[in-house]
Amino acid sequence: MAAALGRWPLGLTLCCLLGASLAVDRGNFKTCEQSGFCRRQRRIQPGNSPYRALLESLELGPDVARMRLVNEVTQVPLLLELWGLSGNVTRLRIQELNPLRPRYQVPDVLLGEPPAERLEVTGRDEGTLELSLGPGGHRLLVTERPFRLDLLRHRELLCSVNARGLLVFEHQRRRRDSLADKVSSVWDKIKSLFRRDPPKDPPGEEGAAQEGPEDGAGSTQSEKPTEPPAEPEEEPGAWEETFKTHTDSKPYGPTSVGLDFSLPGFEHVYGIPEHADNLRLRPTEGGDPYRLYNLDVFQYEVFTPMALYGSVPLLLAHRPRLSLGLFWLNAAETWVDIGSNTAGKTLFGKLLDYMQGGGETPQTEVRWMSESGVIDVFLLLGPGPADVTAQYGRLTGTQALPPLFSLGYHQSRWNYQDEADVEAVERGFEEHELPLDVLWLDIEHADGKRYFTWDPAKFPNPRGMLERLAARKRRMVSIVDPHIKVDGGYRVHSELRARGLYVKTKDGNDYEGWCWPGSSAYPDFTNPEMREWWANMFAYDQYEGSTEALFTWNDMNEPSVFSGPEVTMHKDARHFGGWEHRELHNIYGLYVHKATAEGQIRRSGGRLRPFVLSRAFFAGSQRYGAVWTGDNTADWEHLRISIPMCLSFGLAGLAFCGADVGGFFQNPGPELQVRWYQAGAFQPFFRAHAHLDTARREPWLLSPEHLAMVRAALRRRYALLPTWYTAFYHCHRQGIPVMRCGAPKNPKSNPKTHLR
Ligand code: NBV
Repeated sequence: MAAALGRWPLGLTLCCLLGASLAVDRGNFKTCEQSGFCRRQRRIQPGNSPYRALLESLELGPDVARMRLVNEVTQVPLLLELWGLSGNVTRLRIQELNPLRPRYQVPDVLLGEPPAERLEVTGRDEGTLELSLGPGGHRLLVTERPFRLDLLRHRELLCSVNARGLLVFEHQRRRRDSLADKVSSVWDKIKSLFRRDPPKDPPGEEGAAQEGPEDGAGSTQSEKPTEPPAEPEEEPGAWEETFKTHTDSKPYGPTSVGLDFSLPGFEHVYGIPEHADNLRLRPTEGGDPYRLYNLDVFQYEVFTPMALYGSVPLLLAHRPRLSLGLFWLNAAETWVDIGSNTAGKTLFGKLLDYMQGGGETPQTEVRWMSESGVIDVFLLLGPGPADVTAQYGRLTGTQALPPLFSLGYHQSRWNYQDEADVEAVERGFEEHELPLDVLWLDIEHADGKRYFTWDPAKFPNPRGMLERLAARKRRMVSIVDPHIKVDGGYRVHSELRARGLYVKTKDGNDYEGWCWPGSSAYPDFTNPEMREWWANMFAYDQYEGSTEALFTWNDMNEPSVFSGPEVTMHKDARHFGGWEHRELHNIYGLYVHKATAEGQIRRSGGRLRPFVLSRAFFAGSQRYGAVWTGDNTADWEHLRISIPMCLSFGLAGLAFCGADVGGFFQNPGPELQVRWYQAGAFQPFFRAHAHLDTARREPWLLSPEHLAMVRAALRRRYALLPTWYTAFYHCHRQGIPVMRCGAPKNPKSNPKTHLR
C-alpha cells in the first residue's frame, strides 16, 4: 500500500484516505433567482395571459399562416407564424413586429428551410380559428383571448401552447431612468388600461434573412420600428446585472422570451442535455429549472439541474402510442421548468385515484425561458419515438458517420509527457495484448499552450512519432483549444489580431480573458471568415508536424474564461455582425467543432472522414463528431450517471458520446476502474482519461487479475466493432440513437437476454 501511495500527490492521498468527495462550488454559478430574466419570468403566475390573437389579421400564404398577437397591457404587437412542415412537424415562431433592433435567429443549425405543407382554414367560430396542417390529420385551434394554440390529431389533443398563459416577450425599449419617465410610464399604464382596440397595421412580411443588428434597419419586417409604448415598471437589474464581481452592461435592456406547453396524458419527459441527472426529467417545482447554458463547471455533481458544458434545447415526451418532441431553437441562456400533476404520487396512489373514479389525466407542463432571441419552436409529432428522432435528424442533421478507428479504444491522460512516454504506453498495450487505436495528447504537448505547436523539448519530432504510430495502424489526437495566447511572437495570435477575427468587448477592443496560456483572446467562430481561417490551419503545411494520423480534440469551447462571469465570456462581448454574446452563447462551441471538422476534411482533399471531440455542443453538433461528459470524478455515482447522460445525449441526436473511463478527478480503486472499462466498452465513445494530478493508471498497473478483466472488456468491444459500426450507420441514415436501453420487443422469445 505504501508503495502504491508513494506515487500519489500528497493532497490526493489525504483526500482519499479521509474519504472526502469533491464538490462543485455552487456559488460560482447562477441560480434562477440570480439570473434576472429567469427570476422575472418565474414570478409570473399562470392564468393571466395579457396576449390576444388578432384572428382578423390572419394572412394565409401558400405554406405559412401569419397573424398578430397583441399584449393588451402594453399594446406591443407580435407576429405569430405557423407552418405545417412535411413529415409531421409543426413550427411556430413568434417575434416582435417592430423591434427596435433585430433579434437573433439561430443560423447554421437547420439543414435548410424545411419543406412545408399547404395550410387551410377549416373552421372559424366566435373567438377561434381552425387550421389544418397538411395530410397527417393534424389541426391547430387558435383561440383569440387569451391567446392559445391547441394542436390536435383528429380528435386527440396532443399539446396546448400558452394554455397556462406564460407567453413572455420582453419587447425592446429605450431606457427610462428619469423621474419624468417614471411619471409618464405610470400615465401610459393608466391609459393602456382603458385602451382595448389593437392598432390596425397589416402583419409584416416574412422575416428577412439574418442580418447583423447593426447592419440593417432595426426591424425584421418591412415596417419602420416605432417607439414602443408603455413600459411596465422595471425592477433593478433589468438594464444592468451584477453577479459576484461581474457587471453585465445589458445595453438593450430586458429582452427575454418564454412560453409554456401542456402535454396531456404525458408523465414521462426526457432530453434537454446536458445535465448530470436521471434520464427521465423531474418536476422542477420548488427547485431550480433545468438550465441550458454552456459552462465549464469544475468538479460537477450528479443529480442536479445545473448547466454543464453543452446544450440541446430538445425535449421529448413519451406515453403509450405517442411520442412528441419540442425543439426550442434559441441559443441564449435558457431555463426549462417541468411540472407534473402526478409528481410525488406513488403508483399505489394513482391506482387508488383510478379505482375511486377520480384522478385527473396525467399531464406534464413544460415552460421554456430564454434571455433573448425569438420564439422558434418545432413540434415533432412522432407518433413513435423513432419518428421523433428521425424528424429531429431531418431538421438538424444526423450523427456524422465516424471513421472506424474512432470506435475502437482511446487511451488518454493529462498528460503523456513526451515522445518516449507515448512510445512506452503504446508498447505497453502491445506487450499486454490489449487492443488500442488512439493515443491522446493534452495541453502540455504544445509549446506554452500555444495550440498548433509542439513543445520542442518534449516533442522534438512529432512527425516521426506520428509515423511510428501510423506504421502500427494507430492514430493520435492532440488538443486544440479555442483560447489563443496573447503573444506577439505567436503566429496564430498575430494573424487573428491583424485580421480582426477575435471576439470584441462592448467597447470594440479584442476581448481578452484568463485561461490556460495566461492572457488569452477568443477567435470569433461565429464569423465565417474565422472558421475558414481556422479550417485552413489543419493543412499539413500549416499545422507543422501533423500528418493524416493526427486528429483533434476541442476542449474549453463553452467558451471557458477563467476570469469571466460563471467562468465564461461576458454577455455584452460582441461578435460578427454586432451580435451580443448573450444572444448566441450556446452555439459558440458548435462553431469551433464545425470549423475543426471542416479543416480535417479539407486537409485530405475531402477524402477522409474527420474525427473531432468537442466538450461544448448545441443542436446540430452531431454533424461534426463526438462529445463527452467532461470532467467527471472517479466514484461510483459518476460511473452510474454516465449511462443516463449518454442516453440523453443520444435522444438529442448526439450519438457519439462517452465519459472519461476511470473518472477524471481522483483515483479509482481497481474494482471501480474495471467496472468502468466494462461499462465504457458499451458506450459509443470509449476513452480512458485522467487529471494531471492523478496516479498513472494504464491497465497493466492493475493486478494481473484486474488486468485480465480489462483485457476482456477491451476485446469484447473489438469483437463487437461491426455491430457498433452498423449501429452508427443506421444512426447516420435515420437518426436512431446508437446507445439505447430496453428489453427486446418480445422478451419471451429470447428469455436469456431479458433482464428481470
Ligand atoms: O486540458 C486539460 C483538461 C482536460 O484534460 C479535460 O479533459 C478537460 O475537460 N481540461 C478540461 C482543462 C482543465 C480541467 C481541470
